[in-house]
Amino acid sequence: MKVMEETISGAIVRRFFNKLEQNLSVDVAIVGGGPSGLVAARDLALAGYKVAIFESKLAPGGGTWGGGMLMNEVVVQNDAAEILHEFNITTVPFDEHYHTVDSVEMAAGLIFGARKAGAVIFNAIKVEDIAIHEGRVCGVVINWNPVVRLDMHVDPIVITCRALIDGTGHPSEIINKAVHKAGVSIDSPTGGILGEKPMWMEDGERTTVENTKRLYPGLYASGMAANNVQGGFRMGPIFGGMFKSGRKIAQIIAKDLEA
Ligand code: 48H
Repeated sequence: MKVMEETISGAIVRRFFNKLEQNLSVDVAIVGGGPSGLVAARDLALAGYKVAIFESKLAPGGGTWGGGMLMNEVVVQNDAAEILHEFNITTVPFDEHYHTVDSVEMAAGLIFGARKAGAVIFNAIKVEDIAIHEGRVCGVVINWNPVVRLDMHVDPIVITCRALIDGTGHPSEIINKAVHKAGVSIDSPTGGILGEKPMWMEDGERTTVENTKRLYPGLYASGMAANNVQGGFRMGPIFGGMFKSGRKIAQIIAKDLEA
């Protein structure tokens, strides 16, 4: 007869490593569990693709939790509120154009929605590099984030994918690797990263969606990462552009993977 401790530890170890093994190769790897990545994850999982999110923090959700200046409410436009309703997240009409949303409900709802649609979320795992073979991005190089933060000299492992979304937000970490480490030219006016511009809510919201695209074979960007690459303005605590960006990149990838 096993002692309870053995059963509990065994359950966690077997189930986790089974989950990891089942996801060593995925259709779509998403780096960053922010709002754009979570919407993309749900849409792609609902479309039947095998999707894994790698999030370096313990809690996915990215910049959604803190609202504006830690006041935990955010704003969304009418058409973006419809996307939140698909996640069963409550929005409260503010005027004829905008709704407010409790940012904690929004973060929790987006995470739950992506997961329930079938996307697998690996938290506390940092994507520290990419795999790129013969002109195509084909994998993410991962390590435990505490290992990276403690600067331990430990080699990573690789998850292969058919499509990779940089959903890392403002720093566009993955595109940085592609441009500065792999030396590839991406689909931007200079072939490189233009860098985010200061605050202009209306323009930033619009261009975030316009800037969402495939940047290189196998490599895509969503949300603030897409904006950083193409030199878009920031927009503060309004999130419609992030959701629409996630939805747009999911549609682009679904089309590319079908072809
Ligand atoms: C694993 C990583 C890595 C890595 C980063 O910033 P996010 O919330 O992402 P978006 O683009 O979906 O949403 C942006 C939004 O939250 C925001 O910041 C807005 C609207 N700002 C406007 C303004 O004016 O400031 O989430 C990115 C996630 C985070 O959870 C990171 O921890 C994670 O990506 N991440 N995960 N490996 N290398 N780098």
